[in-house]
Amino acid sequence: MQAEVPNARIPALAAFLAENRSRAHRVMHHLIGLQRPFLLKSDLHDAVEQLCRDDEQLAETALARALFQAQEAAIDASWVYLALRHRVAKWNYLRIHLETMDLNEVTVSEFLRFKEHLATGGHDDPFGLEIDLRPFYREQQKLTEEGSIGRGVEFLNRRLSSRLFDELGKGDQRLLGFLRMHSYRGHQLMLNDAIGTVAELRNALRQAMIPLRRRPTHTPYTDLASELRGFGFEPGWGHDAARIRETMSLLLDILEAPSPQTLESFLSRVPMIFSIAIVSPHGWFGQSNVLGRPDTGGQVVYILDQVRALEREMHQRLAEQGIDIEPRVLVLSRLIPEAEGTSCNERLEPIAGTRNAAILRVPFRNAAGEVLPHWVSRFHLWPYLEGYALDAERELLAELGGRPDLIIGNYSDGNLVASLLSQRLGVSQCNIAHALEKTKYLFSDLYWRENEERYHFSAQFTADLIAINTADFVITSTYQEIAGTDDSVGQYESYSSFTMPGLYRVVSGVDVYDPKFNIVSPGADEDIYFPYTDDQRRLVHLHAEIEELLFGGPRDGESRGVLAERERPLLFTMARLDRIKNMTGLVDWYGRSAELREQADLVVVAGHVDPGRSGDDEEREQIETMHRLFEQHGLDGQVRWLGIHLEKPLAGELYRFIAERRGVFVQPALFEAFGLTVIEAMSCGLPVFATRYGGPLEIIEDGLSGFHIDPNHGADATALIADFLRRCAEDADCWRAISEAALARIEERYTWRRYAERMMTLSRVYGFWKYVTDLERTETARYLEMFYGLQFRPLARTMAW
Ligand code: UDP
Ligand code: LCN
Repeated sequence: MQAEVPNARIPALAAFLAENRSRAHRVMHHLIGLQRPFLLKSDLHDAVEQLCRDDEQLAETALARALFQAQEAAIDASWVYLALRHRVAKWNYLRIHLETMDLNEVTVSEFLRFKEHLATGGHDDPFGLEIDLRPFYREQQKLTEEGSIGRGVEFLNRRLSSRLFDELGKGDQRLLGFLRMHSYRGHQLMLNDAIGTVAELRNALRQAMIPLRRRPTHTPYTDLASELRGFGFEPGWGHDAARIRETMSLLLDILEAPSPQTLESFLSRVPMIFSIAIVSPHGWFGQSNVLGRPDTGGQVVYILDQVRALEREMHQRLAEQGIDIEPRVLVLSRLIPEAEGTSCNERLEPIAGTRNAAILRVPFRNAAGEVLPHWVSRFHLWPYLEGYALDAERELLAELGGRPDLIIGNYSDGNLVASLLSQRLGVSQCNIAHALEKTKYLFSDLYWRENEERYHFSAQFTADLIAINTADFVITSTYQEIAGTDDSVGQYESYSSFTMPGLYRVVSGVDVYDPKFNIVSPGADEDIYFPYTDDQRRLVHLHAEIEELLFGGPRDGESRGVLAERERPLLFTMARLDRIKNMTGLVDWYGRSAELREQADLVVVAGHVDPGRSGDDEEREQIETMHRLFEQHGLDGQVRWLGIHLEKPLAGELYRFIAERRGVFVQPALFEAFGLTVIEAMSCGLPVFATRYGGPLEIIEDGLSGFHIDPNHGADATALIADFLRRCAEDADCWRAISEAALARIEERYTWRRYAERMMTLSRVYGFWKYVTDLERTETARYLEMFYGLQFRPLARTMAW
């Protein structure tokens, strides 16, 4: 995003450069000497620290401070361009001439053009396609404080209530229209035609309250229905006299003087959500035998838990409002005929632990219209999605007997399909990213061409931009997913400006100050991940199997390494065998750390041991690397690598089994969007050492409820773990303190109960917002449709399919 807020560092820097040319030259020549056109934050940081060793006062100068604030530098023979991020999501771009040390501020577009020129060697291209959504934001209300980012619904409630106040006063009928539009299968809810104006509504509410006050609290709605209907009220106000009174008083308060709290409480009761479609096409979406396969991890766990929690919440809310309707939740995923022993070839699969929820699978079709039989990686599915959306729409409507009331997209592919569906059906859309790939791979945008064949980021980032901007609201698991930290750029923030040379440059793609962003963190299934101390519930019958898994002999093609001793504490890690998960990194650090090897053994549950069993390029590479590390460090007696996919109850008991033996869980990812394994382990009371890049930074309070490790400094990580284990060996309280704090942290922040309550309230508030502001969105929708037609479609269609 372009500079809006003055950055006090810039005039100070200009003055410093003018007055200290030779000192500045020395610094700049050091940067040039690194001989790289692009320097990242960490490179700049290291460079300045090195310079400060010879020139101690340098650290106090405006130049050093600016370089510390820079996220990126782009350098050629004459210029250094810097991207400064002086506050969360507030950027300034400037350039310094290497001879004269003149400084000018440049626009984001100029900065991106300079990067394009450096990356491709091409000429500056002022007429290259620019994507700029800023003009569409002009009318919108935006947050101003970085501390408010991710709390969009609170902001919206405040805005909505004051707007309602103004507009109701001017005789606005929209609230009335909104209350009248609710119906279920032809049955009117909330209000009927007897009430035609706001004054009549107020009057009817007052009238209805008189007999309601006289009735005993628990008088059921059925006994009150005909009387209420006479006043103009249909079902939906409450299941008994007390609840109806409360709902009506809330509305009377709103008509009198709306406050954010009453508005939220009232809206959260309105029966608006009877069915939800959750879109998640990629990977293997099933209830067993899928986790740990390529592209199949936390998202599947998240959605299945989410479905259970949402269904329970929907059911409860409808029952409280006196509406006897079974809510429906459908997960739209992909039907894979070659199902490899999973249920992914079944069209409809009921979801365990729910009353009425199911997975609805719809196949992909190739260019000739034939059903695609095999699994496809999430990086190669772009050409299939449009046809999929149309087929899915048909099946969804047939299955639900009408439109869903909310569509939730998941990950880039699901969010794009959710955008297509919600536009066509006129339904509210919620996005959940799970992980945005852009920040995971270095220079994934700038050098997109080099990665195109393998990853197709061009289509993915285009899809992301479209989906983020069409969504009515976005749910994230953490703050940093949206807006990063003081030092790091948020995943969503990284879409605010970037360039894919030769394709298009984005000067304003996403604004993290948009009130559509809301942090609603997931939990871990409490029936599966409960504390190791909860003896009554422990799955003792699985212990023999776990002993065999951990300490047994070789398993045919499924394991490598046999632990020589049984008594030592265990380091445990479990993830898909993706490069980013850095399982091989952890094994390498462990292999190199004599002190850690002395303290504990390592158990790795990841991927396959036999590369012949893997159908994924990245996974095969990791398998080969893992074997090489076993050889290189002689790990066969100390590391147990299990190439199996654990079912959840077994995984849950395994965390507890390891906790009981005073072990720890390690999550060493190079980057982790959220990290469900982290909260699972913590929910079992197992202390966690997890990457400081991504979600775990926020989940864990370092040194209190677990520890942060830096995957770029493996030796420090192993020293930290070894030191912890040494202290725990001397003093058992040391381990217990972390374990207890981890449990407390989960209870406070990461539960599905809280999630479902928030999600249901958000969907109502944003639904209301959409209803009262719908007109303002047409321009954006049209712009995005053009972007879809002119960019996404050709990109997707030129892929092999
Ligand atoms: N998981 C599992 N068995 C395995 C591998 C993974 O049950 O063999 C589960 C793990 O417990 C967690 C999910 O898969 O629930 C992985 O989620 P996470 O957020 O850690 O990573 P993702 O795979 O989504 O990147
Ligand atoms: C996908 C990921 O990569 C993880 O970081 C998340 O925890 C998971 O989805 C659930 O949102």
